Amino acid sequence: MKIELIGFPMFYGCDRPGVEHGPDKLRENGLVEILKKHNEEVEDFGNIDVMSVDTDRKYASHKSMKYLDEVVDGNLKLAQAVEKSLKAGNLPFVVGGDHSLGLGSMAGVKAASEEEYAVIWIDAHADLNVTESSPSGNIHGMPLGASTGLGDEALTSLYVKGQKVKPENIYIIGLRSVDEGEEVIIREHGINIWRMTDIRERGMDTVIHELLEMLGDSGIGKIHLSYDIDSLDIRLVPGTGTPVEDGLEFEESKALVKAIISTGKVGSIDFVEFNPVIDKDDITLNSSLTMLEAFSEALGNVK
Ligand code: B3U
Ligand code: MN
Ligand code: MN
Repeated sequence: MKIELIGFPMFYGCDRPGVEHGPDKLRENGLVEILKKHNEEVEDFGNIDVMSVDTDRKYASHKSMKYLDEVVDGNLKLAQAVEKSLKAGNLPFVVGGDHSLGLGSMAGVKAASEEEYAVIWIDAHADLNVTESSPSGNIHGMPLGASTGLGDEALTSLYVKGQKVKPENIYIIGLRSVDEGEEVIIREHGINIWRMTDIRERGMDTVIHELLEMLGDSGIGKIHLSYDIDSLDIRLVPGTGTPVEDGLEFEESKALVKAIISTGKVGSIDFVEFNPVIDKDDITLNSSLTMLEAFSEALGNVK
């Protein structure tokens, strides 16, 4: 399967400039070569065209959601690109940019086929907020909520109307910073989660086993894998907007990603939240490259 690299150079979803340089910074440091090392067919689609707007316009389109129009516009274009990539039989590998891009990715997956799919969201945060529960108004904290049909119509109806994924087919791993409203959504909608405390108590091997067993039991044959680098421990990712303590170590994160990809069911991937402008001594650049190497190798091993 051909990997199609799609850059999404946007910071509007996190309201912290710098993350829009993530895709190009990773390309300059060998992203395409890393993917090609283990995979015969890799094509770089380039970057999605993101509108530019002054920061004093952040509340111009909505009173509490920042940059709503710009986030929606960019994600519509992304959804189109992801749908096209999937319909051509490719694996879209979307590199951010902030995690609002999950809106476009999941809409594209939904538009490409009727088949039900699972979403595996590796993240320190749940990204399940709706407008009222969000403490920040930042849309990168809302894509997973919107994908289940919760929240503002502008997000829930993006590209494809209604629910993009069933809550029982969502699996979040690495959680350690969850807002009150998100806790309610997790409980009420039966979203599957593994917090860092679960990983520390039972170990990553057990968590992987539990995840794969649940996925197997669900009978779902297709996975969208969304990887937020802030799932990694704070010392490994100083160059991400909202780093959180007590996160994943490389070995844990690599084992998790490899196990998920080796199911052979992953059809689309997001890799988000690397901000080169706030990075320290290229620590986050190198962490990102380390993880991308693991993604590449695992994809290359899928028969
Ligand atoms: N839950 C908070 C913080 C946050 C979400 N995603 C990131 N940070 N990266 C919010 O603003 O929704
Ligand atoms: Mn996230
Ligand atoms: Mn996060």
